[in-house]
Amino acid sequence: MNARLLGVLLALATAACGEPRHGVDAIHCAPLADVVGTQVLIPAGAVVRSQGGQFQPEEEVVRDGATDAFTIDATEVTNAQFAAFVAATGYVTSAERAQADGRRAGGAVFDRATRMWGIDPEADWRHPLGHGSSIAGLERHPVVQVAFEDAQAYARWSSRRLPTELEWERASRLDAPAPREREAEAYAHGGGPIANTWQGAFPLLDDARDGFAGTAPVGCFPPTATGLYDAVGNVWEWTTDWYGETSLPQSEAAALEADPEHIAKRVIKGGSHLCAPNFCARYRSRSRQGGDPGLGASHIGFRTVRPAPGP
Ligand SMILES: [Ca+2]
Ligand SMILES: [Ca+2]
Repeated sequence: MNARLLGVLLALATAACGEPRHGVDAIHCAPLADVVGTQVLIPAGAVVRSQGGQFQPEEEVVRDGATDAFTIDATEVTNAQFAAFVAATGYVTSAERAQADGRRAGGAVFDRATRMWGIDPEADWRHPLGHGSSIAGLERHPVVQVAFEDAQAYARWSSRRLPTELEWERASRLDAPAPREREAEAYAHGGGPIANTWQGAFPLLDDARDGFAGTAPVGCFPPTATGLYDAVGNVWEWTTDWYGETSLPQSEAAALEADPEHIAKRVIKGGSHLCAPNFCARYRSRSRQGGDPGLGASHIGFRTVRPAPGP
């Protein structure tokens, strides 16, 4: 195994893993509102990250900030939305191009038999769990197995772009600090799930009290006060920031200098359906991880933003 692949697998392991299971939508999910394709307006203002709960080392390296006003998708981009983009443009994702060229690419998928992450060369957005899988019946689920450039291509087509990390956090909680309780954005005060994460001892058991052991259709869980659905949980979401262990670099060169042992990564936000209390546990708006921008995964998707019109 080469060093780059090992690094990818270790990063994915940190981001947690699990066994997706679909087909429970009709029982557990009546989407709360018809919000796919809508945006919410986030006013200009501060992003507070130096106060509130901090639970992971990587959360100590970022600073407070501020953003201009912008609009952001109310939900993660769905398979149906991505399919419309592909139908309109003929776009071929990076994983599909590699497959066509005979190069080994694919995407990261958790293997149920081994309980380990692996790279499935047949994984792409149409086959989110690799060999033998499909998106039939998952039209309202978030698109996954999209590399960073694929997400960017969709955003450009829709005259939008991917959010910065600051924008993503401001959209999640405006200028409030992150809650001091680690579980507060994934579980109600009384303990019931309010986001699609993993309930149980990872990786042995996901009892799916939230109704889903795998991705959920978007909009099944209560939105944030700002109107974002599934910001925390369901799938991690790409942002444009480069990820660094010791700083917040804004260029690939700076990212490599800060973290030379690893590939340059982009920040992903919000945790996923694979984050469990005993592992990952990054089901918070404050959480951040690094994602290999060239590799799709079964638990990474995205949503888009656009600067708000002037007054
Ligand atoms: Ca779940
Ligand atoms: Ca999410």
